[in-house]
Amino acid sequence: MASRLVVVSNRGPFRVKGSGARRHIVRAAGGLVTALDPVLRRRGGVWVSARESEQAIVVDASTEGFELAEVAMTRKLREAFYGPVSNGVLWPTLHSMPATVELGSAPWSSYRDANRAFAQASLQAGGSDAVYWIHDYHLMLVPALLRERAPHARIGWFCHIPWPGPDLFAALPWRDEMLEGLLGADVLGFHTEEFAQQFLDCVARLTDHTIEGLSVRHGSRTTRVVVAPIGVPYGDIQRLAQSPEVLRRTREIRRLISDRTMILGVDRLDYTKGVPERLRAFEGLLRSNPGIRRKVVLVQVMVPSREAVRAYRELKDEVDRMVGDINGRFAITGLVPVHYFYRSLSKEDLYAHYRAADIGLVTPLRDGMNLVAHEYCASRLDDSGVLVLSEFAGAARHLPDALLVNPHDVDQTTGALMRALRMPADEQTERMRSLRAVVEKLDVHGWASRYLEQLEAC
Ligand code: ADQ
Repeated sequence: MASRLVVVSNRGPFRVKGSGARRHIVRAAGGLVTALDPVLRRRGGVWVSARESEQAIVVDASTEGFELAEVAMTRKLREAFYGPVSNGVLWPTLHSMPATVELGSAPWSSYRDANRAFAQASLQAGGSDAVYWIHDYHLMLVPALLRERAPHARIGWFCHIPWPGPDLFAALPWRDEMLEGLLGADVLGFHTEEFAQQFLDCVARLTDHTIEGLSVRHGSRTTRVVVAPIGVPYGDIQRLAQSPEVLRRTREIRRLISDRTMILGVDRLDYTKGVPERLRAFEGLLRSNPGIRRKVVLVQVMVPSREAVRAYRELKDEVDRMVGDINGRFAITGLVPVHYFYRSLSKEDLYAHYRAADIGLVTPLRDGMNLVAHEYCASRLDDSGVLVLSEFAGAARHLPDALLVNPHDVDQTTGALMRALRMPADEQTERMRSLRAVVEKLDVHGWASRYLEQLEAC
């Protein structure tokens, strides 16, 4: 009999909104949940994640296809581990953007305590011979904590975000504990060869362990490092993108946009996503090409995220100001250049936007993979459209037929937009066909199967 699959991540697939009589459960947004949800629905198992409200979330396993187990922590512990450590230090450091990091005041003991709580809840859910699949930078100590209590379990960890080079990583005061925590796993997964290699470089520089190819030998155990680029549920997207609701909404958006070329940005609010740089590039396009002002529109959709964190509130203020400024300067009665939504969209509405957009503009400053780039290509059923993509997204390693840009070089992005606007239909088709073939190959179910096969073989 196959062992029980236990997926462990900080955030689970649901969020609680409102309270009292208004309390209701909604699906969470974000890359990790978008990726894992269809996998667990298909395979079954249990999803362990932090409890975010007083009352537990209860789901019907027979309709969802998987069980839910929540990790109860005090609010104080949850906030300290999530805010100042995971988001304040680890997120920017692993994205090689350490400028905002305040190492000195980070309460590391809260990270340790929270990881212990996750390990404990995971063991309760899975027992000693489950297949444990732990996700992301919040839970780097969990593999070793599980290994202590379940020496024969199969334990995997996956890094959804980039892994930095040793110079940056070595600055973390808890670097040794983090590496030893991860090496409790049998398999460690990364989106790209670059991230996998940088992890191995950190192990080589900071430990005495032996590295053989992509494996780390430590004591009597070996941890394998695998490159496993994540994808999207390609088949589901094909069906959704031609559903009556998406087609109706796509026509509606196209009618509102009229004959203008629609450029689309879709992001979680985050400083790694390069939204201000993108707005500057679009502004450059309008400024230097007056003839184009009546012909293009940028639709920027941003899903609220980490609103309690100051840096994120400041970023939102900056984006609000920039959008106001561009619209103030370039709007003509009836024609507004930037349509900006600060909210989460339903799946149907999101895919209608992908289908309506002539150009997908995905320009993170640094990103593990970036599923928006995949989703845009997957939904271009007629092989039309141009993807402009940052070379610093993991996705760029796999999608060379996008127009690749350095998002810090605003003029270059403006130039790529100009090129996209002028691209002949046959070149669009040729590029989009090849992009779609890659996105299909990297389908999320294939990703999960390939990863879990390696883990189960341990
Ligand atoms: P994220 O940083 O969350 O994920 P990304 O991969 O782009 O980034 O995924 C975002 C997801 O949220 C997409 O599925 C998108 O459709 C959805 N989304 C964004 N805006 C939305 C909106 N307004 N309404 C509804 N849905 C919206 C992390 C890493 C990434 C990595 C993933 C998966 O940072 O690099 O690709 O995990 O490993």
